[in-house]
Amino acid sequence: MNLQSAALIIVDVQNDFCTGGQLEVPSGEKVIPIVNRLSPIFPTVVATQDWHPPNHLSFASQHPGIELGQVFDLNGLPQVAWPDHCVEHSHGAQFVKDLDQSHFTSVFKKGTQRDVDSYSGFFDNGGQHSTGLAEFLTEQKIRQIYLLGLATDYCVKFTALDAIKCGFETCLIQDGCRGVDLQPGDSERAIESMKSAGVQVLSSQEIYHDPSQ
Ligand code: VGL
Ligand code: ZN
Repeated sequence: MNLQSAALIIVDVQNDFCTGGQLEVPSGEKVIPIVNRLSPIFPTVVATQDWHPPNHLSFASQHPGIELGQVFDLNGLPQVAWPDHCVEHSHGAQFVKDLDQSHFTSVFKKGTQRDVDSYSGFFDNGGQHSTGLAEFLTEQKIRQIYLLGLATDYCVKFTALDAIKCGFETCLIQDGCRGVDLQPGDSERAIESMKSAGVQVLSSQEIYHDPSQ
């Protein structure tokens, strides 16, 4: 496999999305060995980091009467009410300790503006504000994107859909992702919607086969 014009995008492998975190993704930390195995073989490695101000309006705590997991209207966009998570500079917002960051080319923070959420690593949920990721990848002459991380049904999904919209050939590394599954089946449905949009779905073994296994 020629990965010369490919980038690995590692979505939100942060403490709050792993076991014991504020917005725990079941078995979230299981993606770490896969990420660590793949990072060294990509010439460009980008990590995204969910990074919210303490009063971010995706937090249920900002909306008395709205319950966790409830969908409400936030400035005209449907918004899930989340627990406080990935508050800028907090422990929960840090990358997980066991994640090998030594191959990271660049980190893009998202969700930094109080009044709009940003699941995608490219644009906020309103599609108004770019994180700079698309421009960066274009500058690096990237044509293919390989995507993995947390969570399948939110940030991975919307990053993949925006990658397609931006014209990148986009592959999801399915065993390198885990989902929140607020509703049972959300992750499976997310994978179907990525496939319908043109995302190729593959397993980490198809990219890198460890001869010792
Ligand atoms: C995420 C919900 C809220 C994610 C981030 O990384 O998938 N999900 N913020
Ligand atoms: Zn968030």
